[in-house]
Amino acid sequence: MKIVALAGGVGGAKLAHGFAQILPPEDLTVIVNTGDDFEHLGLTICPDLDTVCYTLAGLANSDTGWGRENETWNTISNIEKLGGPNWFRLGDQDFATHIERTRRLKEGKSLSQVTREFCAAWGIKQTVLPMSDSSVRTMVSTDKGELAFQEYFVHRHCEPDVKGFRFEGIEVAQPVPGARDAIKSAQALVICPSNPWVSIDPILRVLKKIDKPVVAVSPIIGGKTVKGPAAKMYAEMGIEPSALAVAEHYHNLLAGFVFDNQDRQLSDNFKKGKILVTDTLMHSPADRARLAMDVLQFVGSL
Ligand code: FO1
Repeated sequence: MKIVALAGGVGGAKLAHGFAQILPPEDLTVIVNTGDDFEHLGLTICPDLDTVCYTLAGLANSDTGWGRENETWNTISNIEKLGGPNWFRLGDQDFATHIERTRRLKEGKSLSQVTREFCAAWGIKQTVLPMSDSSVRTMVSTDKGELAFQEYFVHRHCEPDVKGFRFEGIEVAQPVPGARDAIKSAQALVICPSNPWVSIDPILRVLKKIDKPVVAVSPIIGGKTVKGPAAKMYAEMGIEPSALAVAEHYHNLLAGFVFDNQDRQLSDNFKKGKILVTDTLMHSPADRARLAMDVLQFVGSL
């Protein structure tokens, strides 16, 4: 069964890895958010793309979910000693990715082409596509003014109150070559348990119309996010954070929605599509594969 998964960072990468464990590689395409990308220390950093690739390649840091396993921090420590910016923790192995990506982009290659080359080098057989080859930059409107995404997320630890979002460059951004064909040949799109506001909305805005059944997995369980600020963002924008709020977020799009067992009661109030209630927490690679299998069976039943 061919699937297109839409993913942000850590949560998205985990479910994508679940699908990768159970589907033939040619049946999985992952379209990844690039709204979190930014220029830092003269380099193009693509955090979600790297998180998905490192996870699929078995190179991801298992504690943080982002960055590399067995990382060393000599470069950033020495940048810090020189008085340079150290708030965005880039490890030595990770630096190599950003340096080499930036060099290839400067040679005139597209982000999707560089990603394809990196995937081949890392032995990733699935297709990983950035959502767009042109720059989209998520800007967070807060009580402390408008902040670039990583400034809000990492530098300010998501502390400012969120009022809304703006995706700079989204109007002209087009899906990368291969994205529409992957969707055309897929049985369904799966929205991974990523942040609806800043990870999935930008991808949906770039893809525009989707003519396939869409299934979403809630990133909010029992009113809380497993990782990241999605629940905090809902609350600050006056919406009670819940799996139901996420389902409402994707309202017209959904053929089905996946609730966690903890939210079984809430699922009774979801009337806009089919429902799967299952264990959505992914503590281990086996959990990821189990959830992916549940979602595939659900897609098959639509
Ligand atoms: N997240 C942090 O909270 N602190 C960091 O210092 C940090 C560094 C970092 C370096 C490379 C990378 O690919 C990701 C990194 N992240 C860091 C995670 C990342 O900024 C966010 O998780 C995503 O943008 C949100 O999906």
